[in-house]
Amino acid sequence: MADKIRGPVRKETEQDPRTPHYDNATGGWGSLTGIGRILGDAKPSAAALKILASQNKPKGMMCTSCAWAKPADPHTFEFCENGAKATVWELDRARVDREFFETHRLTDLRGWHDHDLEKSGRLTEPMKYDAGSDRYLPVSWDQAFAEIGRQLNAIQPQEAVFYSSGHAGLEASYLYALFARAMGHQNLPQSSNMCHETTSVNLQTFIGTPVGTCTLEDFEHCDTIFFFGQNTGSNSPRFLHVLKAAVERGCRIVTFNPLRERGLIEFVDPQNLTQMTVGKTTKISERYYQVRPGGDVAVLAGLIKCVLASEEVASGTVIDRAFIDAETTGYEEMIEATRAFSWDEIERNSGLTRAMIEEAAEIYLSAEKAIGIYGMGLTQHVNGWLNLGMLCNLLLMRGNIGKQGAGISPVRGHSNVQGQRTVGVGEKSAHMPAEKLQQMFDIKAPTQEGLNAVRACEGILKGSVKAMVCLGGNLIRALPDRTRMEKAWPSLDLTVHIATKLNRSHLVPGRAAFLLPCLGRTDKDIQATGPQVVSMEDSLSNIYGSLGQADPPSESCMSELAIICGIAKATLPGNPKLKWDDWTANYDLVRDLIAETYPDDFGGFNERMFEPGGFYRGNPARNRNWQTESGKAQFTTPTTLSALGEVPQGSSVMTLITLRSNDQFNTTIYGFSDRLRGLEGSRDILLMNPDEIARLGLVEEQKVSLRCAVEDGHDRLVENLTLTAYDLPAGCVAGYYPELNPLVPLEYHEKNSQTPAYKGTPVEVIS
Ligand SMILES: Nc1nc2c(c(=O)[nH]1)N[C@H]1C(S)=C(S)[C@@H](COP(=O)(O)OP(=O)(O)OC[C@H]3O[C@@H](n4cnc5c(=O)[nH]c(N)nc54)[C@H](O)[C@@H]3O)O[C@H]1N2
Ligand SMILES: Nc1nc2c(c(=O)[nH]1)N[C@H]1C(S)=C(S)[C@@H](COP(=O)(O)OP(=O)(O)OC[C@H]3O[C@@H](n4cnc5c(=O)[nH]c(N)nc54)[C@H](O)[C@@H]3O)O[C@H]1N2
Ligand SMILES: [Mo]
Repeated sequence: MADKIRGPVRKETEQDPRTPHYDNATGGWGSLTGIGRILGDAKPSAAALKILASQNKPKGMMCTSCAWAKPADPHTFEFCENGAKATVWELDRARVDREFFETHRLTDLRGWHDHDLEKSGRLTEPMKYDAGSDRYLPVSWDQAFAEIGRQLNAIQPQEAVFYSSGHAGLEASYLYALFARAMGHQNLPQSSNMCHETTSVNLQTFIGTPVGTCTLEDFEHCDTIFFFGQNTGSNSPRFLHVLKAAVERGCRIVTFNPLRERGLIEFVDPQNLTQMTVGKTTKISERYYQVRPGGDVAVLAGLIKCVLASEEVASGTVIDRAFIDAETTGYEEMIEATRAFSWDEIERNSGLTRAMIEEAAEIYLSAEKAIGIYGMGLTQHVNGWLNLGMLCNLLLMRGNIGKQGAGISPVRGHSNVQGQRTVGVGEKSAHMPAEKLQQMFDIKAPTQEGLNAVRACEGILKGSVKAMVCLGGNLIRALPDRTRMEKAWPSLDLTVHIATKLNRSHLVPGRAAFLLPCLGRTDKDIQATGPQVVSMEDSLSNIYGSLGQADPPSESCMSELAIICGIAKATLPGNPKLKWDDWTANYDLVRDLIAETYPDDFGGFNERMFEPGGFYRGNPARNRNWQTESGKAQFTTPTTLSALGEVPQGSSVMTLITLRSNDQFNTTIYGFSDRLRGLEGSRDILLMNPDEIARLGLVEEQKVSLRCAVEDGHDRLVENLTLTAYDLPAGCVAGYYPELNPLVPLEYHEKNSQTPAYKGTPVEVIS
């Protein structure tokens, strides 16, 4: 259908003369063609278009792709290219059933590309690995639950780890977190540990909340938006509509990113037929600065110096002194340390000139209300804490947190990644209060802090972790240090994967290994009391119900919630207060438990499931209620000007950025077209500035290898990458996640949260 649509070919705009090869802006015809390609490719059922029509609307299905907010007054098509891809990918008619596994041994499947594994279709029945034949063989649900329960009881609770990728709804996630604690551990790592954990840990320290402070309404009032390291066009495209509307009413957007990412440059509105037919674009960023990876600390230091200089000239008019005095601590130390950095150092670390930073500062200073947005470009660095600290500093100086039209807004990844943490998925006791566990379930909560993703990996390498249960995700591909992790994985006593589609992690079984097929969010979830709704929380803390509409891929698929209850019941000793069967029969009961456990966030949960725009669970920092140690917002004193860790010296050492294309969702590779960057056909590429290619004596299109430059006794190498000239700052290279994950050392992570430094790994290029 959409395949037949062809858009007008336009000339490159004046604004973006350098971004290569691609003739259409973000959104617009290009994205409809992308959907068409996917619709053709993944053999969707007839339900696909119906589901898409209700996607992200009240009583519809909430997108399984990103976590961007769903507005109260949705567009006709309240989905983007990537949301449609995610839906259609899940509605796949192909099946990975017992015949598939009879045909393919795991050894053979390990030779397949990630794309081909998932494209083989939906998983249909529970399977257990048989080492003798090297195949997955069918097993009944009862037998699977009983054997998993036996295995979990054969180890100490602290030796089990329950991972979740941020897909599963609040109901299943709450019960998963409850199950872990009832068993006696809180080893509950989550995908956010590789993602926005930098946010959860550090924002809590700085402003007393683990999440962002903005609502959709703030974007209607802000005068400027400062964007750091978030690629809206690929990763949260519906947000582009909000940005476009902001620009159209005069909001000024300033972006810092080593790559010139198309969506932040210009946008064609796929909802607006006039724009589409005449090919008109909206310029998104008024200024776009190609900062060096890790250089944002220096940029922010420069901006803060400009604010201080301006205050000196017009004393009492630039900084918000009343706010600083009443609401914050640490201001004097912060400005003293920032003043001490020279412009020379700032220019060197940021890769930008003083004049550029002054130009950006002028925009910041012209605005009464400013929002700071960020993504993985700030969080996935060793000094990610300082990136966030400096951004908070800049905002706090002018009172830009806790007022309408202002705030700090991390853009989250998985559709329910933030919500899972809200309902107890996390390694700390604070995630699920002990007194509630005692009072509601007669459970004595574990006191020992649990393992996050990096700590769980260390446990696997040491042998202190013996069982991995994975509620979705693809850790073998998503984790750092793949070679080391993949080698250690088979020594686990038990691996359990609850999944919709086959991926690489399922092909690395522990001594006992189960692959359990679950319903996806698009599927109807019918239990004893009828159809069930699941719920999720978006990046801006709104909570929505989601109703699946498609027939499940097979009668043997179970819901995530039912699988968790099945395993829990088979594992835990009887406790009349743990009503796993009742909860499976009626998810309303689980929402009542969530509301009882977290009354401030979830009061009246069941009645509020379908409020247009979701229901907002509030944020204390938004009201200048700072739940920090001091009771005030905390300025951060900079100790260095770079977000990078210790970098080995040498002119051949480059900083590696790992990137996502718009044709993937994390480790799910839909295809090989990174259309918005004009890169087609292969993901085994290495991007480098043409001048750097010449400086290192290399030539375009040649094959190169990359070696990690951290010397710790482990050799980390990825071979056979095609060197591709690309507009990048000097001193860095870029390539794709997950292909380049073997290069990132497990130990190379953000200081306070252990978020892997996927955007700042030192490497050397070998020809
Ligand atoms: N289509 C699609 N959508 C997705 C995903 C997906 O894989 N595909 N993944 C989802 C998930 S889980 C997440 S967490 C989000 C991720 O969404 P983002 O936060 O956008 O993450 P990335 O695409 O990894 O990187 C973001 C940007 O950071 C820039 N960058 C790299 N290093 C630096 C730096 O040092 N400074 C600055 N300023 N910028 C830097 C990169 O050039 C890139 O444009 O997207 C979610 N949405
Ligand atoms: N080098 C590098 N590595 C990175 C990153 C990076 O930027 N660079 N980003 C990191 C980030 S931000 C993240 S969030 C992680 C992502 O890490 P994960 O969340 O672990 O990985 P995903 O690729 O999202 O997981 C995909 C799998 O989830 C399963 N799945 C899909 N839908 C469902 C569902 O509804 N239910 C269940 N149970 N299973 C489902 C399917 O089997 C699919 O194969 O990767 C991290 N790794
Ligand atoms: Mo993420």
